[in-house]
Amino acid sequence: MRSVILTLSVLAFYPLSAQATFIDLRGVVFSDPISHRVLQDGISLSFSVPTFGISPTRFGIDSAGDNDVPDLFDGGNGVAESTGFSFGPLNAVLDSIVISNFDGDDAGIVNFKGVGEFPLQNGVNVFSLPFSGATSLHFIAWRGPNSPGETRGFSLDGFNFHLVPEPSSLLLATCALAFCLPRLRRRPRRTTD
Ligand SMILES: [Ca+2]
Ligand SMILES: [Ca+2]
Ligand SMILES: [Ca+2]
Repeated sequence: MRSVILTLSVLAFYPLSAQATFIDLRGVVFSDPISHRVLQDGISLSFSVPTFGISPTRFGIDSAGDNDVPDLFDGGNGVAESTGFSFGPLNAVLDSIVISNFDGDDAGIVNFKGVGEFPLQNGVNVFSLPFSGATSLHFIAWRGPNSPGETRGFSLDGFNFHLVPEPSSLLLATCALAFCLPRLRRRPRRTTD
């Protein structure tokens, strides 16, 4: 019975699908207001811009001036709003970036350092990019007209990640299973006669 419990415990720690987490930036309260950092499920996500506009349903940049939309990425003040971002320290995969309020007049990009630049669209933007440890600074930026517009601006709603088990931990789990399973096979079955 102890072997069964140990085996089940190992499998519980290492499910076939790695743990997924969605860091929701709408209404977020930064755990570190200086570095604009969010900590969730072991993943640290940090931003470089000092003035974010955060509402219950949107997350954007409140740039200097009154002509932008504070809780969206836009160019209403005559400059394209952008922010750097980085994450770590665990091995993880960035599955997707979720964008909303992205209308026909909007344009934006995400630039992953060393990987390339990709146009954003409304909804779930799938990337499936693996990262190991703390990352370099990547960028999300407005690329539409740098002037106010009725529907201009998009919200950076959040990031989908899943964690990748450390190779040493995975090896430990594999060894534990290798130890337990032969003991289970050798255990004689009870008979009723
Ligand atoms: Ca502003
Ligand atoms: Ca703005
Ligand atoms: Ca818009």
